[in-house]
Amino acid sequence: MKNVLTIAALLILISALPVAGQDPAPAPTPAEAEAFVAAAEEEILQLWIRNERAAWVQSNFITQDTERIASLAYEELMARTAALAKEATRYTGLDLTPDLDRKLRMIKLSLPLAAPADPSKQSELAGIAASLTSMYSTGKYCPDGDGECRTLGDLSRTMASSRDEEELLEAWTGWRTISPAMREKYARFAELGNAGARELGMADLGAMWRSMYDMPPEAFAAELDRLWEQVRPLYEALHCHVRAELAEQYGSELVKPGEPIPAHLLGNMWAQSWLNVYDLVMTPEEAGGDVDVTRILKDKGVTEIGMVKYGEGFFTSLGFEPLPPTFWERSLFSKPEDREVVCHASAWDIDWVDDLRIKMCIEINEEDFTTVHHELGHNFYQRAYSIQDTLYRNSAHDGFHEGIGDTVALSITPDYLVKVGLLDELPEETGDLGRLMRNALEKIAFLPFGMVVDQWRWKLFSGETPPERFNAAWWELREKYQGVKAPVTRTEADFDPGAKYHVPANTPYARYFMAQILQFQFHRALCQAAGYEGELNQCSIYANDAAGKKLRDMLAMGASRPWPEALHAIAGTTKMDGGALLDYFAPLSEWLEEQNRDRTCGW
Ligand code: X8Z
Ligand code: ZN
Repeated sequence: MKNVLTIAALLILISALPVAGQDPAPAPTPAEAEAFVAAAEEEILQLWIRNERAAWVQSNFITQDTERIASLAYEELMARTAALAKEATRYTGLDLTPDLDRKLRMIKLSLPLAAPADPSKQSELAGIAASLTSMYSTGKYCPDGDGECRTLGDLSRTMASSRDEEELLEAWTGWRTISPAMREKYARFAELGNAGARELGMADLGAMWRSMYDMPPEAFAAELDRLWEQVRPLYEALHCHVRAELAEQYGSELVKPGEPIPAHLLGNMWAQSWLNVYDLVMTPEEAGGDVDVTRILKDKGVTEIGMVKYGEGFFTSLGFEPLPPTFWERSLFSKPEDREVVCHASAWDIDWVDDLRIKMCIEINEEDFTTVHHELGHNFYQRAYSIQDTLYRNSAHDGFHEGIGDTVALSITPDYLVKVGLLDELPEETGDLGRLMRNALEKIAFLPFGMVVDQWRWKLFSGETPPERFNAAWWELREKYQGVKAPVTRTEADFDPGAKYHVPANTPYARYFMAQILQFQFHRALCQAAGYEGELNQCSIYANDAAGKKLRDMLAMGASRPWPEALHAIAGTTKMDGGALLDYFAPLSEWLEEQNRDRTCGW
């Protein structure tokens, strides 16, 4: 018997020996797979940290040198990640634990960009990526002659506050002078990014992005469509009302009934939040008294750091540890006068443990107060999942990451403002309708924009949109989903998508759409955990232990389980669903229906 075994073992050994013209590598073992993943996690973590440091310095001090340093770090990160992802395929098909299997799959999806194997293409791709970000962040509108240039911040203030159509149009077109120079670069970027994604077995870069959701890429696209259809009627009702009120303000020659709204009249550079036209769409009487958070912050003399302290206070009231002292030392809270920075708000965890920071050019207003909570949501999530293995140090899916701070911000109710002393007493009239309208102008108005950005990129990456239709395709989607149109004729000499941060910065965008849906699901579940029984839009989970625990437990899971399990842990369901959002806005829906009764809606 012993001999038989030995002979059998010998035969197996011989069959595994290299034969000329065949793959010489013996089939790997599960133990080797485990060792590979452990080493890959160790290496990836070091690369991530190095890349974060370089990116942090670039974003806080944009020069040719920091751009180059950041580009080199990203090049190395991309190249090694792609190499590891290819190596990981050696272990597919082995009988592995679910964890190992998951991690092997996650390596290739750990970045929103994959480098082709050719080193010259790697460096070209990383160089384009870094330069596009710098172009956006240092972009300025410099009208001929007077030598004065206006930044995005300057132009955004005009978009928010001006009611002069010509002024708005100038700010709108002015900002879009920064992006035509990106067009060629972006076309090449797509080519190289696609090549990298294909080497990893994906159809194109868009398919790679859609593969990050524990389901087939086609199923993910269908999920988004399903969710959009759920909330579309509410968007169309809001659109209908806002268009009618804008026509009152600007005349129906400019704002035509039955047609898309000109995109420069909605108070925001991309018409993605309409909060700044609140005063045009609801009177104080209709609002029933209102709490003006911007006014409060200014009257109380709350500083930029003070706003962040309020945000931190909310999270600590839910049982999270305070932010570390280094957060306060290393973050950027205000726009510096003496150098170029990336002002677009972001949250960082440089060492992937607790070197937390935000980087934001805070202005004292309601919108930025919400954004501060949004960014801190990222930071508290990051620290919560730092207990996980490297590849699991991420959110359940990227929509979760974007939705946590917003969930907390939904609890900034008048009641909460009184509790923290920002409001001296509750107003006699609750002003709920006003507050709901403001939230709708921010969140419901956003929904179709949250669809547009990646629908555009997906079509571009798949080749459905050729370069000679880049801009036309953008405006088709803006009209279709948002019902807004360019205020002046646009041509293929323009590159309007490049004037939106996430396109040059290569940040996937469907995450923000999902976050808008998820935050209401989270809010409803946490309010239930808190034992709250009233109207969803009046609930605040501030200082509630049960809600805090539920949230903390879910955050600590990181990406260790497929996202439906994380959703189940917090909301008791495995499906994303727009029902909670519709529930939250129900009183406003009813009001809008009344307002729109004799109007023709749609476009
Ligand atoms: O980019 C952001 C955050 C940083 S993750 C400020 N947001 C999107 C945007 O500004 O376009 C938040 C809402 C949508
Ligand atoms: Zn975010």
